[in-house]
Amino acid sequence: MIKKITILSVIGVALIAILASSLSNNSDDENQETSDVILKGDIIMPTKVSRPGCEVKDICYIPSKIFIEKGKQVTWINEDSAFHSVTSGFYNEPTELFDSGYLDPFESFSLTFDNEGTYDYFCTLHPWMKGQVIVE
Ligand SMILES: [Cu+2]
Repeated sequence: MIKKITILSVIGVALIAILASSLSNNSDDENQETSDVILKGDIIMPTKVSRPGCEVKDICYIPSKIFIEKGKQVTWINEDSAFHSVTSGFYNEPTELFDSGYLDPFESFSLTFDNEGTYDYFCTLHPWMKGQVIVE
């Protein structure tokens, strides 16, 4: 588990390094490139979801439901200023299929889905945060 978090942290640091270099290379480009990089993930954890309320409109993960083909990879990006996780199952019933561990702000987590099915996931820190990956 600690190893997994370390690897994810390295990915996060790499992402920040990429962001920083794109910032300096395009400083007269009105930072357009930067927002492209930030939004590169398939699913975003937006700001302010660490407080209840996002579940009303089902926008704790955006999109909260994603349809993908078998064998494809999904990337989540934490765009909030708080920690979040992507953990399989439900808050009261984790399935232990996958767990990102705590994702730092702007850290990402990627997963490839090789089998068809509906994969529910949630955030271990914020029980109201729920999402679904549907593999067809
Ligand atoms: Cu969360």
